[in-house]
Amino acid sequence: MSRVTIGALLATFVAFSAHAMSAEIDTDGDGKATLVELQAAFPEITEDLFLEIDTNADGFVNDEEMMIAVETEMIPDIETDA
Ligand SMILES: [Ca+2]
Ligand SMILES: [Ca+2]
Repeated sequence: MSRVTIGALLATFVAFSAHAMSAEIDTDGDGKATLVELQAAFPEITEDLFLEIDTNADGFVNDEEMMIAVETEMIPDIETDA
């Protein structure tokens, strides 16, 4: 395997892991998920659960909050489940 190939693989990995937010969820592409966007992907998510995920209470779930939610299994792991 050449250095170029390894570099490309690493770049792909870094890009992948830097974006917890899935385009499947963030349908309007603003980088944040609203309750409506989350419910479209996961109908079982309630408003109460959304408030738990939205730890800074700004009304949106960002990349960091999404990662924490996946790690704590508040929502399914969208990346490995796809
Ligand atoms: Ca959005
Ligand atoms: Ca938030």
